Amino acid sequence: MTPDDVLMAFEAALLDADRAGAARLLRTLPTSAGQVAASGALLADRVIVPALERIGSAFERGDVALSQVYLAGRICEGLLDEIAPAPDVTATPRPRVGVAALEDHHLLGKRMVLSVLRAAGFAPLDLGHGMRAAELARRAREEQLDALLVSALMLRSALRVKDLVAILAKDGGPALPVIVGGAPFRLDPALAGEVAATAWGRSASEAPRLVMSAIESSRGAP
Ligand code: B12
Repeated sequence: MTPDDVLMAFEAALLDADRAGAARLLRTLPTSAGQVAASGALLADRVIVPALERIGSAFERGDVALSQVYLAGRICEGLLDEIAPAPDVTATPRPRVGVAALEDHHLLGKRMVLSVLRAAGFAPLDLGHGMRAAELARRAREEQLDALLVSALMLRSALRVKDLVAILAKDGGPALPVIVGGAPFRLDPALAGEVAATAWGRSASEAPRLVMSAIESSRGAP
């Protein structure tokens, strides 16, 4: 099977709510398609995300039901947990990072960011979802984070990042980089600047690099 065949079969399994079939396809991928690496992050980027995006487009065209979108999302959440490698506890100490979905209940992006960070040797805190900017700022300070990663899938949620950054700037605490991602930022690459985020990422796999460079810049800042 080519990677494209696997993607199509994976999408069909999700639409049939066939969790076992979807899991089996992910396991066969590294051996059936040499160019696709076995890492969880790559599987997510090459198979899970494109399949969900295709299902999302089919939903927008009216070709699949909301219940199928929902079940596909739930199945992928579980699969991500299975394929994410355990953290490398021997790695050098990593910065304290937290991940949250701000005023948003779309959880898959946040989950992928957590998985990728764990795979890269971080021990990220899952700060949850649905909370407002002031609550998230308070939690970030309580946890003494070095960087905060925010996932937002709805434009309204993405715009709330501006409030979050303003609250963090006013509270007198140390500079805290806020790194964002999610569909609204991918659709409009200028949006991250408009909401005053430190950086933004198109894919969860960029999270470790973005965290390290944002922290380096904030420590170098006067
Ligand atoms: C699945 C889905 C749902 C599921 C969510 C299941 C779950 N447990 O998460 C359900 C059915 C519950 C749902 C509900 C709703 N949804 Co919805 N949903 C989607 C859909 C189809 C796919 C989203 C998804 O999971 N994609 C897969 C994930 C993995 O992708 P991702 O989050 O973008 O993450 C990738 C990158 O963006 C990046 N990333 C993400 N976050 C971060 C963070 C950082 C720091 C970094 C570096 C990277 C990064 O990494 C990932 C890739 O590696 C999208 C359509 C779309 N095209 O996006 C609509 C969509 C997001 N939903 C939408 C809406 C409106 C809703 C509802 C309001 C619908 C309703 N009327 O009830 C509710 C609201 C829920 C809420 N309060 O938050 C709209 C938002 C429109 C807008 N512009 O604001 C969309 C765009 C659909 C549309 N076109 O109308 N939804």
